[in-house]
Amino acid sequence: MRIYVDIDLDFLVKPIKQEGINNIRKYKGEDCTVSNVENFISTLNNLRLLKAKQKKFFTNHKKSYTYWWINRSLNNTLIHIDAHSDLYRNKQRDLTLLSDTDMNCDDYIWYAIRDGFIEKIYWVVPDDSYNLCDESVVKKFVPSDVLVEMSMKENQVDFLLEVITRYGIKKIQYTVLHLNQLPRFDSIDLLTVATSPEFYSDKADEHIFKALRLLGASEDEIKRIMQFHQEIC
Ligand SMILES: [Mn+2]
Repeated sequence: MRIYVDIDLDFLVKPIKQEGINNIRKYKGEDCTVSNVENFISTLNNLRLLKAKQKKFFTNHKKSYTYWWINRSLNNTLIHIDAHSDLYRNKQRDLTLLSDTDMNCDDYIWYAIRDGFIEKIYWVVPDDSYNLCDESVVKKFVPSDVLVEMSMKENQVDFLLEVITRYGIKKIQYTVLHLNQLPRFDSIDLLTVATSPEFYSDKADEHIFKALRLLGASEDEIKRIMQFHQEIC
């Protein structure tokens, strides 16, 4: 079993946007707030989440699925650090009904569960975002048809989901929490980082690129990603 860390840099930006259109910068020119990048990186370092054997950087978050697919490893644990759960759109228990041609940045984790790559998820939400003590808020995180159990403790929600995957019926442990509550992991096998420019103002970009650099992206990778951010403006 491997440990995958999957970061969406929209985690750093407020307000959190729930809607984005692929390859369109809908929030161009809007004012926004960006969390302190150095603090974010040092927290990740303290949690030993950045010493990954492999690191991949890109724009569209659904690309994480591709790297999990290339690894071919099954039943892995995902630490998903993102303003969004990326478990949207699907409402059904039977994931084998999902159509590959529909996969997007908002639902690729369902596909990874369907294909057996992921069986345990920690969704790390930004501080001052979703109220994890409010039952009406957290109930919306998971479609009712897949929910088996839910328990809330202080600022943390534990779900047990049941879905039909390519390997049969499977139970998925799904925990939603804040970064400072994350358990310690011995070693990280793969770090994937998406920039998701469709979900924040271009005014946040300089901070996003600083984060990319501190996370270990090469100048070539940064250049390629910057070019995409400019092309969709
Ligand atoms: Mn994402």
